[in-house]
Amino acid sequence: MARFTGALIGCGFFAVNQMHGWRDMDDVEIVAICDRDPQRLQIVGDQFGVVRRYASADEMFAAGGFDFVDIATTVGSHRALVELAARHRVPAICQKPFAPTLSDAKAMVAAADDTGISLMVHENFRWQTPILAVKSVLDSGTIGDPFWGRVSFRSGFDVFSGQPYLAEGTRFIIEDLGIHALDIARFLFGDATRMTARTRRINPAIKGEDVATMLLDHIGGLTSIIDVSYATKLPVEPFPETLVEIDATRGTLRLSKDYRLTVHGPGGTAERVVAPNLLPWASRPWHNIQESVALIQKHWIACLVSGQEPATSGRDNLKTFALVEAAYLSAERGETVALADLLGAGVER
Ligand code: NAD
Ligand code: 89V
Repeated sequence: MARFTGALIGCGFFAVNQMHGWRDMDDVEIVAICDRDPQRLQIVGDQFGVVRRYASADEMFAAGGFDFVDIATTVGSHRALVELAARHRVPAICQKPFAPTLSDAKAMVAAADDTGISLMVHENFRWQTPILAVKSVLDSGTIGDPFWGRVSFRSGFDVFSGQPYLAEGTRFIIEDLGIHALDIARFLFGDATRMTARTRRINPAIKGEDVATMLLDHIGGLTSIIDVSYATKLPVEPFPETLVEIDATRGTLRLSKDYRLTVHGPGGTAERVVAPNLLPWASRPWHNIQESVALIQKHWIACLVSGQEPATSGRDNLKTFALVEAAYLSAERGETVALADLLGAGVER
């Protein structure tokens, strides 16, 4: 008998990874799934042998019988579904982007706080094996105190074939992909105080921006550049690798293509490969992301057991989401935006 039972809402493109991750965990069973699209409900229900299937989240919650809910729908439904979970006092995981706007995100955190449920944003990029390796080098102190950093994701991958909705929104790369890079920047370099951003749309077939360059001032004085592009045609396509550069007081770190990590410090230079594991159900080049799904899910269950707040809790994610809002504001106005103006009182900075 599984120790934790879960329900999943949204049986689309990415949810299949989440279902695989849950199936791999001995102490978890997904006992109910929900999708308003009957075809997706059947495909995922049959693939993972889930008997309880719902077209309506309201009906699924009314029937109950699960310890947590995993919300894997697209952003437009996140607030209503998190608030529904809160009303039913069911701990919830919500996919990124957390919400359409920062004020929606704040309301979702408030709803969770009011009813005392745990709320985690499925912000999985910081759980990627190469990013965890970078963090562990920083924490070891080998290269000293970082004063400059870069988190870079430049690709020409056709992301629209799997996720066609990404071509339709007036916001694209910062909201969808930059949000991961910004969260990695917070994870590695700490919270930011100011944002300066520039955006471009190169692909004429989409509505939103597909190139963004962001300059962040972090608490403590570190400066970082976060650059993301889906318009970059390289000789070898790097999707979905995030590259990292760090200059610090005693050395440097470079996470380069093919998961090569080079650390240079007073003791010399060391290079190793920090490639993600290829899980049995995973497929290249997605395996890096797929492994991080399994790792964040394990973290969620560990937090349910211990009662600890997840690393990417709703509250924590407000600060990543504020960077997204700040980037759009900065690019629109051509000005630097102070994060304190967006986060306001009540969010610890
Ligand atoms: P998708 O459109 O393929 O799937 C979403 C599914 O949710 C659809 O089947 C749709 O019918 C269903 N749905 C929507 N609203 C619903 C509602 N109110 N009730 C029941 N079902 C509903 O989308 P996707 O590509 O799987 O993306 C889903 C989410 O995952 C997005 O927020 C996306 O940004 C995120 N995502 C995250 C990662 C990651 O690495 N963390 C990767 C890809 C996608
Ligand atoms: O995170 C996402 O939603 C995806 C991908 C990893 C491809 O960027 O769009």
